[in-house]
Amino acid sequence: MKCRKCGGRAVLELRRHNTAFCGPDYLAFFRHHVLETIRRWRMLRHDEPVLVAVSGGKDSLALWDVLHDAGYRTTGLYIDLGILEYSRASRARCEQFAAARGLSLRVVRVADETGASIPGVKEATRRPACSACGLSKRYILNRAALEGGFPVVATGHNLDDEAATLLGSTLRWEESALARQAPVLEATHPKLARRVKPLFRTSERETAAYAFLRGIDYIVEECPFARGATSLTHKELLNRLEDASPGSKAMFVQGFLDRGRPLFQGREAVALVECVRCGQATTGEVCAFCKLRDQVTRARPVGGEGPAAAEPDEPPAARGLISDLRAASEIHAP
Ligand code: Q46
Ligand code: ZN
Repeated sequence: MKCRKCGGRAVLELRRHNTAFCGPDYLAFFRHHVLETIRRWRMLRHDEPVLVAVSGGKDSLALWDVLHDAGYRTTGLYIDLGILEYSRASRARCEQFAAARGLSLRVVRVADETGASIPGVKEATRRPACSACGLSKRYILNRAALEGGFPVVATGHNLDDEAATLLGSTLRWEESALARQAPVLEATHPKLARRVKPLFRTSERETAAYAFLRGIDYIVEECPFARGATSLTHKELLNRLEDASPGSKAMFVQGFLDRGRPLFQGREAVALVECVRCGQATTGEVCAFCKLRDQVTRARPVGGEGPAAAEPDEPPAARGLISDLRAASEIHAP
């Protein structure tokens, strides 16, 4: 297999692009693909600072790497969920990444914001961990952007994430979720930062290959709460489709953005106001995050330590590990 660019030995084949690249040409291809996405969707400007949400995984660190190399003024934000060893290891990856490049990394602990770590919030509220976690991450990310003077936040959602979310929302015909699914969410209120997903056109396998070839040390294990998540089933289904017909995921997502989303968009106009408690944008009087915090406070015994940080039932899922190793093993040493 030869590199389509230089004719040297290819290390990676990209079936959906009907091409193959050597290491250096793949890195250049990936960067170009991401920067072209940013340009075409008008995601970022070079004169504005961008807050990059990093989890320690391959996608967010690859994104930070590309943005920093391209000269964007980046600062990382790591949200410490307090999920035992997973959080300790993922935070360490982010800190190492930032230190090696002289980049600034901010850390916000969910426990400081809500009174408990994510396992504790789950226990106190009887709410699924991922629902409390998603709400907390969105809130903290937006507030950190506003407080830090960042007009825009970038997240590492990739094509596989977007296709799986779209499939889930379509199966349930969740009109509001379909209206909100976009690579750029403009700030529709002074208390909201713009949100962009520069990797939405690159697959998980492609970002894994980029991170591997760049020598980025990222956390391979998935969050223990991801185990059994429906979104993983959707990803598996989509992978089977992609195997049979390369390009299916991209077609699904791009087709939706071109022809599906406009049908849902107009129906979602909601009036946003400021939360009477914290001042962040919300649709009601008190925002969902403040309500969550109240629930945690109520569950905490007076003078107590708060809900125990329960261990997840299952050991960390190996699924991410397997898929990443498969991607890495597809990269042939030159
Ligand atoms: S939502 Fe759920 Fe993730 Fe939060 S609790 Fe873990 S799996 S980290 S993207
Ligand atoms: Zn609030």
